[in-house]
Amino acid sequence: MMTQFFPGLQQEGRLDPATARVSLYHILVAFVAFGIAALAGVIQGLVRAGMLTLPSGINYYQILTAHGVLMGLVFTTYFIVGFLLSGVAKTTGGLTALERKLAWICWILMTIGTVMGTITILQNNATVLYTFYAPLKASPFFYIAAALIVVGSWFGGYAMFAAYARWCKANKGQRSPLLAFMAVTTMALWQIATLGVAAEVLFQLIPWSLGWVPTIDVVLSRTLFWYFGHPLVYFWLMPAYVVWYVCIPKIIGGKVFSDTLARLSFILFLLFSTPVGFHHQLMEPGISAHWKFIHVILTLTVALPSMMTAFSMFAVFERRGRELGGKALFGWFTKLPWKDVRFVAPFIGMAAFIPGGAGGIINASNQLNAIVHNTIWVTGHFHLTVATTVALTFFGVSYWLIPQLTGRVLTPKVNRIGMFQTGLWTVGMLLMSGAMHHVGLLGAPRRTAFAEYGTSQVPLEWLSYNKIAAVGGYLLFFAAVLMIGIVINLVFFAPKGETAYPIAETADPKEVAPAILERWSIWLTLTVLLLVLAYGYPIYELLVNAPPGSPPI
Ligand code: HAS
Ligand code: CU
Repeated sequence: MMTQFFPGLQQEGRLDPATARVSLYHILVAFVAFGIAALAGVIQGLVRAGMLTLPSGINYYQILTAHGVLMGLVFTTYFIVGFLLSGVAKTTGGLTALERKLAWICWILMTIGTVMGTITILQNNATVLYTFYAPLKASPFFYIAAALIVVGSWFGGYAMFAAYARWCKANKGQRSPLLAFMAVTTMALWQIATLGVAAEVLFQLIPWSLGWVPTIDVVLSRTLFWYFGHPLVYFWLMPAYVVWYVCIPKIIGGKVFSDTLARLSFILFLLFSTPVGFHHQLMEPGISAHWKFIHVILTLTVALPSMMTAFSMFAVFERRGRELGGKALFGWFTKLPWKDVRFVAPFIGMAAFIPGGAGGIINASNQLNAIVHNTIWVTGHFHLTVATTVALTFFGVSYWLIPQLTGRVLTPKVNRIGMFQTGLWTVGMLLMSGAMHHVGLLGAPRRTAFAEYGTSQVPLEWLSYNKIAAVGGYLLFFAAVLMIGIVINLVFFAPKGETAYPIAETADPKEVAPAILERWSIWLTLTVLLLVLAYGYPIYELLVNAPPGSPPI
């Protein structure tokens, strides 16, 4: 039996095989979706740069929809549920049979939904992009598929809530394990956020696509979508933060900076992630400027917990670096484990979030949004945030989570391949996202295929940037293929052995987070109050002043 080659991680034993299996199955579907989505990604980059013509019968927007749905919705949701389930199980003493059953219901419903959704997209019956709001219309099967994925993921949340409640009952008066607390907050946010898209799908999109009603209220559909669409991005980000707060300190041999700060930042995410959706609708008529202003203020508030996270990660790194003998102002930086992919991949994710987050603040500022909205700058923004920050963190997790679940170990060789993969992904993203940001500022729209626009010189200027983006896309595709190879290695071929689940202790062993941070009644009530404040009146206004419905497109 091989033991892992990284020093500093104590052996903490495997999850029981039944729990490991349900978690692993989620991660596996995540990577299948990731592979198909990566192929769609490189194709659309090439088409946009005029370097590839699609065969008749396949269209650019169909490929774009496949990429967005499989990458943005399917890969992320499966990975998040699989990872958080394993973490909750690890910190609450394993899952009970009932909790595992809930997790399997999640997997089954989501998988039926994913297969159904993918087929409708491949048939060109759901070319509505990953944001799928009206007036673009899909086959009812696509909306039913989306509903199955959402409802399925709720069951994943129920499994975690049940495990958390069981732990709290058995350990009255104690603070819950940090990882479980964070997972529960993330899944609670997800329950609240998905209510918006569930309402849109059930009451608007399905009746409309079945032909029961002839027209649809587009502003309402977009509003309900973005009520969900913004917290969706925090549903991606928060699991990455779980890794940063709880796992990364252990991987580098350090400690959690502050348990209280970590919990507080997650409570702030719960409160402020949802009442901000209008920052996606700033350029839209039908919503008054006052309400947009309130959402912008709340958006700037939700940047706060990210700043807190940045602060505490720097502190973790500096403390550990100094412990290892780092001197002077920045000597600690060189002491970090720069050859360990489980640290380096998420670290680059963090670094990317500095410009990614700054871009977000730009987007959220009303006047600047007028410049960037609907340009490919926005696409650049989310390839930095979700496709770099979150994706690199999830890759970093895969290097230890998959072998922990399969009873194998990461070998130094696969670690080296992983480092190369990380580099390739980083360079690919720098080229692609950098070119997108730049050409977006020159006015290039997002969500358009290659277009010459007559004889105008302007698109020719854009074209060279689109070509740079396509080269980035090539690199990303190769990096994706490598990642899938690594996953296959870790599932089937890596040597048998024990891989630890990295969970760090708090720097101050006497620190006990204030009990109020776990008073869910307070936080959930405040969350609902904020939602009513931010959305109650504007939605009422949209309903009473409803414009004539739009025909489908
Ligand atoms: Fe965003 C559009 C505003 C964060 C994803 N965003 C999008 C879309 C996506 C997305 C997918 O206000 C497109 C949706 C569509 O298809 O139309 N975004 C923000 C703001 C933030 C933000 C204010 N976005 C994210 C995250 C995402 C994401 C996170 C995914 C995971 N976004 C917008 C707006 C739009 C938008 C507008 C609409 C644009 C339009 O007009 O259509 C904030 O949450 C950002 C706060 C973050 C920070 C950074 C903190 C830094 C950290 C790193 C520390 C680093 C360390 C490493 C420790 C303030 C935590 C040390 C490093 C060394 C180098 C030493
Ligand atoms: Cu947003």
